[in-house]
Amino acid sequence: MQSQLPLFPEQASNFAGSIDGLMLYILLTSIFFSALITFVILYCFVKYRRRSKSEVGVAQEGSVALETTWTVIPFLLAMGMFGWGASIYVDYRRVPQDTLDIYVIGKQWMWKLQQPDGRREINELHIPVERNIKLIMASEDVIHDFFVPAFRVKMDVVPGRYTTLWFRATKPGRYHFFCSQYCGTNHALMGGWVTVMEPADYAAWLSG
Ligand SMILES: [Cu+2]
Repeated sequence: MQSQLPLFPEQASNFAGSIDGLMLYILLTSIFFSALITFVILYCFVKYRRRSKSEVGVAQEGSVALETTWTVIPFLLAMGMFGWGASIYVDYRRVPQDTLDIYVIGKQWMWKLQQPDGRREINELHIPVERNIKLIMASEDVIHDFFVPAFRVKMDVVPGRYTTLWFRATKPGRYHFFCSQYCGTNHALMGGWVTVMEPADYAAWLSG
């Protein structure tokens, strides 16, 4: 389920492509400007070094064109990050109407998951592929967090209130999920597997 060089987990939900794209855009922009600024600093160190004891600095007048360029370009790049991120976030937080609703309870240190028909599982979740899934989650004790790296979704699971999370799995397979809010001694063991199945297999599993 993992690529040879696991920099990124597998992409297996509707959110994975756009989140990875945004991540890559932010990463490449940051690398480009870090390298550029470092290079310019080193270049200016050498080029404008003091060559003799008597050398006097020359007053700089500034440049409107230069100021405008290095204000407008970073502004547009940063607004691109904001706009792209906001549009993904709105999609991520606005749950569609036609979801299959799964109830999730987190407790020290296990996950209890319940299908719409009442069928229950522990640390295992079976869902059909290409179907909008909504998790309705709560905690019995401390704060936990439901995280499926391959789906690029995570949400805190909190005592005393419900939180929700939606996604659409796009590839059948088995995907690891984790508790990603430190919750005590066995936090590291608090996880399980999401099994994404073809609709017919899911129906057979439900009735089996
Ligand atoms: Cu936990």
